[in-house]
Amino acid sequence: MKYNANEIFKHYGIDVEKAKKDLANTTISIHCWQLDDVSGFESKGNLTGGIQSTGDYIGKARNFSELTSDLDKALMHIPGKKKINLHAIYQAQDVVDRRFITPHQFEPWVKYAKERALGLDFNPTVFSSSWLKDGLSLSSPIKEVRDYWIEHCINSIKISEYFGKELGIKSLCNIWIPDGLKEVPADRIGPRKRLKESLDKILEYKFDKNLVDVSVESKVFGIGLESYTVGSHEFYLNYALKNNLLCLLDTGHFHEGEIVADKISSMLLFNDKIAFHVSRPVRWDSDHVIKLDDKLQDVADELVKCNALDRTYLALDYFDGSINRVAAIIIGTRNMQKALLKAMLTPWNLLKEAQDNADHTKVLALEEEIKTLPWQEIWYDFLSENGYLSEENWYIDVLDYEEKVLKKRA
Ligand code: RNT
Ligand code: ZN
Repeated sequence: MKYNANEIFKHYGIDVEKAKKDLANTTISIHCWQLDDVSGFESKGNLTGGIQSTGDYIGKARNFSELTSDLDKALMHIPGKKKINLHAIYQAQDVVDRRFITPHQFEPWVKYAKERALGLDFNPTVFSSSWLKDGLSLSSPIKEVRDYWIEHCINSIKISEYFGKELGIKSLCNIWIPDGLKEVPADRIGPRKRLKESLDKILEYKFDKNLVDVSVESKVFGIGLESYTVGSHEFYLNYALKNNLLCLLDTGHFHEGEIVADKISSMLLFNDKIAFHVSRPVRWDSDHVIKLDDKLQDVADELVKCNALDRTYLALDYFDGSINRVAAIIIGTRNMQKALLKAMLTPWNLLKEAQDNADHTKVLALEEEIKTLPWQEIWYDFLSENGYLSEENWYIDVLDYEEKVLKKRA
């Protein structure tokens, strides 16, 4: 007997129309920094802070107009609700020292976002700067250095507030700092104490909680900073909980073998909201383009089955300079959406029931059965109903853009 995909899902008690609607309403924050290898628009220096983008594929965006043109090409092929995630190094006019950034430098971004009904998120850029002294910023023993970055972070929160106000979409301001040491430290608590005090100073600025949420992002290690990271997971988990901030989980920032998806349920029980940087580490925090792999599916499954999408900021964070950067954005974002759709088309109730009945054979059987349900057909319906090109066709359009636009950037 032949069934169509909708009937098959109906048989499992899944409302396909609702799943498509839920997917269309899930906001993904797309990181602008994939388009230029995290270079930004300040006069160029090296990418520092223990992160690296490798590869020199043609056509890297060099300014606001090139970057937004590339972004438009990517957005053309990404369904659903979108935000753009910016960094302080993407000042779009009258560039100033990062310490002094104001909404003015980001007005063109607001105009861009308004015209396209996008939200905007923000990140202070605490790397690629001569103000990092001996690899340290907010945890530096030098007061002048800490003060510089405190001011930068406060001004960053103000820019997020401005985004929230102008666009009517709450903005996330995410703080990540690279502070760490190459060798095992003589003093572990000292830098952490200074980081705590710096964050307290930043929070003396009482931001408008209707316009902005602030998150803190932990990490295990960076290149050249292998032995100690001041802003570890334990540090930020505690700091965020105590200070009503969001704890942001970057899926590349945990030990290999650590299951990031497993953290979600615990976090949800103690926090109103959580935040994500979805990335793909290969042997280290390498920020590969996210694939539709088991780890991604695990994260999407947890968020859906915990009914947590409206409490989650979902941003992507990867940067690969070795392939077409526009394609990298489309591939990664669509993969996030496919994982979410697949999760939304899964009969969690049946699985939970079987688990609670200790019917573990049924859980296993069902899980394996579900893997081959025709969710791809629903994905194609979703694309065509919303006017987006199918998987094999967007790529042709991006290749055309590469020929006509990217290759001309010599
Ligand atoms: C670095 C963090 C951080 C950066 C971006 C550019 O390891 O993941 O989020 O990737 O802010
Ligand atoms: Zn990140």
